[in-house]
Amino acid sequence: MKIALLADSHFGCRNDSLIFAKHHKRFYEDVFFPTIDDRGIDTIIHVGDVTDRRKYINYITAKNLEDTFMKPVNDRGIKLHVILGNHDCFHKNNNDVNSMRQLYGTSNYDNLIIYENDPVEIIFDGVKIMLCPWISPDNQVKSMKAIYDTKAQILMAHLSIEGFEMNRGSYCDHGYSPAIFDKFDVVYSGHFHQQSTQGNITYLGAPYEMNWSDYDCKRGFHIFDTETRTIEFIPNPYRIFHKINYVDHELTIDEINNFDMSNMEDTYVKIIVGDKHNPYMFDLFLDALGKANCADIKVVDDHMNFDVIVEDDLVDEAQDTFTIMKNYVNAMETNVDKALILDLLNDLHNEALNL
Ligand SMILES: [Mn+2]
Repeated sequence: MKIALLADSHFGCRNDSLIFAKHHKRFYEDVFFPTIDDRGIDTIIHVGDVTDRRKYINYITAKNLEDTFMKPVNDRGIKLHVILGNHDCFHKNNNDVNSMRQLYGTSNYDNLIIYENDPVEIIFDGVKIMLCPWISPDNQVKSMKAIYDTKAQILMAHLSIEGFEMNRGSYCDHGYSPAIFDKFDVVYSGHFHQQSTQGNITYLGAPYEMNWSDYDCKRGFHIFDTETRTIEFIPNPYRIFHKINYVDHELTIDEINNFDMSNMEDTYVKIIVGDKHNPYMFDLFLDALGKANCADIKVVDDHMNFDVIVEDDLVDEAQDTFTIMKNYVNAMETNVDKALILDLLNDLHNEALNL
């Protein structure tokens, strides 16, 4: 039996951005459901963070969640198992008020099962899997006992585990020790959006890019095979962030006129100008890009004609925020332990991203 594993869908992300909602839709319509139909998959496990905002849902986002995901699942008669993630829960100390129960707890979607608090053992095709929702202070003791007691060899959960990469280059310095989960053959978790594996633990990663630190990271979903107990990665080819390295003496006017802009619509574009001697050509390029209906175009116009400035002093806007901060701290002259400063910045940055 094959089961689709989906993690961190974050409906409503980026302040209920309609551009991001469109980007989500492309994934579900062109990648997720066609693959599921192709493979004849009738079971999905969502490992948490279905919705983005903890406190409320915007009506358009609620409609998008319904139209883009819940209804297509229900129309196909697919069994959907959802374990809550931290973003689905209103309170920080318990999971009792959550988006899934408020939106779908009384729905007539017979094939939907929401796991809100205690870990549960489910047998899929003879394979026992423990499903563990977000562990908050109120369900921690019970959850840990269930994890300790279970004979299941597979755990699917929404966990914060120490030492794993949260976003590219940013590692979790708190959370559970990975040793707690040693007993399992494999652990598949949501929560951190970056895909990664250490030992028996795999973070499945988000299906799409949501902020610049996701740029060029692997995005998509997985299919779990109960027979081999392995996962197959199905990549999402759609990107919402693009970087273009512009070096004009490497381009001809013909090349600019024929530059492939077809995948730029409704995406965020950074043009990194490495070399620009011909302003006319650059204008041509910007005009062409202007017609591509990008969501946003940012020109990062550095590293040229700056002979008098030390390169280290320049903020490389082509990078994501955390990398810029990290480079800044590393370039600082200070007696304070830089690791401490980086830890603090890391925490603040993650809090700002509301991870
Ligand atoms: Mn998440």
